Amino acid sequence: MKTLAIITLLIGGITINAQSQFTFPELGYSYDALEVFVDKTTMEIHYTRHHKAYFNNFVKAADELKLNGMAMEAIFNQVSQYPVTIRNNGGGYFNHKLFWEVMSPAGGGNPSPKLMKAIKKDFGSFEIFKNEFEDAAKGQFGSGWAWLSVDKQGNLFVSNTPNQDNPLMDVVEKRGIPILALDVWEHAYYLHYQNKRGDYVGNFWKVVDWKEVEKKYNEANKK
Ligand code: MN3
Repeated sequence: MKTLAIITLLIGGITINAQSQFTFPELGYSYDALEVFVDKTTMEIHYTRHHKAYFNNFVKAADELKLNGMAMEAIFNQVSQYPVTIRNNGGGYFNHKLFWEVMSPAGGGNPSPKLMKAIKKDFGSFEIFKNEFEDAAKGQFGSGWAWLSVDKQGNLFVSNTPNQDNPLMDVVEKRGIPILALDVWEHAYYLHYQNKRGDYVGNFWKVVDWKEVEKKYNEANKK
């Protein structure tokens, strides 16, 4: 049975661990679908190699620590108590899944009235929010992520985190439920943008799926 636990089955692009509830998510679009933001080669390598490696390493570590059955949120809530591989690879698994979900070839434009109202309430305007988010993305020294999250009071806030940390983890300063994510590791943009992280960050808005972000906003407010 021990061997079975680490055997993964490839079914239609989705990897299912034999004894795990953790699944490698299917991409909701083709590798070239977001080219207005990110090129096909980067997208393919990012998803099939980087994200997949985080997933495989996380599942292996989670299996050894018998974390199966636990929700990612619960794991992150006490991530400081686990070996650092859970923080790095669990974060890498979860963060990329969220990142893929909040982008769409049909994305861009403005949030729906409900989310727009919340953004205006907490940031002043959509433009101010976008500037703050871009500053967080550009200002993250080295590798990391920029986030839009919902805090315990239901307010929106922008933050950034190093490496594969995220706002759900008990190791970050400002905690909340992330509803929008932007990967600013060089592996996410270097082939096309080289050192121009600012251009990559600016193009992100062309693919943001605001319907999905609002769905996550509503779910976060129910918790
Ligand atoms: Mn990445």
